[in-house]
Amino acid sequence: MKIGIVCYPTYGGSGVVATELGIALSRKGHEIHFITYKQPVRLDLIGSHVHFHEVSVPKYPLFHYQPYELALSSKLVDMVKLHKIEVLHVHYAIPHAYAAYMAKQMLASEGIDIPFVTTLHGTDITLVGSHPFYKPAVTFSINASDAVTSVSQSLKEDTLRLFDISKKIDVIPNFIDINKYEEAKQEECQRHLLANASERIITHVSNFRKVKRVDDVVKVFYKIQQQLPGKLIMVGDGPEREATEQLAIDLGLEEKVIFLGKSNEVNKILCFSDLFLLPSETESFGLAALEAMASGVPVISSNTGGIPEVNIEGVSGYLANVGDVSTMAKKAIEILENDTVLNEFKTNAKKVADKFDIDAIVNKYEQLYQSFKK
Ligand code: GMT
Repeated sequence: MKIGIVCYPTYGGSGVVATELGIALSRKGHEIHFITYKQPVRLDLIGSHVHFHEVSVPKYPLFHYQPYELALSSKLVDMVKLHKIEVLHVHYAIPHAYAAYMAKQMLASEGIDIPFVTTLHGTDITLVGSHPFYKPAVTFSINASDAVTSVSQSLKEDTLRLFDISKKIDVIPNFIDINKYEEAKQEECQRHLLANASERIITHVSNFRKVKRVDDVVKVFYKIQQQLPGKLIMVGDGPEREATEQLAIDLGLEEKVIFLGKSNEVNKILCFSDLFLLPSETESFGLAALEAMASGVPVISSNTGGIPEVNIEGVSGYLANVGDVSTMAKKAIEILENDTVLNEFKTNAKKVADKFDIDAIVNKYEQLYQSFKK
């Protein structure tokens, strides 16, 4: 099929999921058209089945805000007509579902019927979408979608609780390409570059927004390193980075906390990690935790949103209430202080992650698109 994918191209789970999905679908012979304002970070345009179409919003002095959804919906109309796209799949409701609805209406006026699937990812529902400024438009565009999916059961429940939804929501969980993580394991892990043999390596990956509670990551590590030698590797960048670096300095951890910034080689860092921390305030799924588990890294996380559907208590790691850094540190030490226990958690984390392998999940999306075929 010819499938148009709309997503945020920057660092962030929804863009990663959309990109990996598009690549996987192209490998199965589908023709994929990414339509967004920048080339998605994980997209390398090799192979004739993947295309990227940039949405540009020309500046005009009258505009205080550039009308991105207008430009996007116009681009969708043009691309559907030019490439005979058969279905649009938009990731993150705001403003993508709204733009897809507008495109659908414009195309309908020309006798072209284009179904669109909206995948809800998280803050498009929990933090941003339910704000009164957006809520009517988000509710409308979810209900106007031809199909709606959410990345976890918890997010589905949040959507039904926060919005007046008449549409059926299918849960299709996020996924990972297990093979990619196995390849990274087989390459030589560069552990010695960051820590010595006696130290445990603890990792956090995020976009350093408030919702990720990166200060809690440092606070948990502070307690861990009082009991065990270790290093904390902080991967990513965002608004909270500076304050978090300062916190590490204030706690006397500047030699033990390494801020690596954004990286496209997260799997190479995970390959030598012993533990992953994800203490988020809210998290519809927690793709970063799943990526860690796929590398055989156990996870200490908060028990919020969809995380308990991914990180299984006492199996792939432990969960604690948001902000409970003492319990998180205690559980982390329980895993890290004993080699046998650590190895058991590593094996089990990998086993849990295997259940989210890409093949099974991509089939579900494929079936959804096929259901629109006349
Ligand atoms: O909502 C965000 O933080 C942005 C979004 C994204 O684009 O990265 O993240 C959400 O979608 C991811 C992919 O489905 C999920 O793994 C994240 O848990 C989710 N983030 C939150 O719910 C905070």
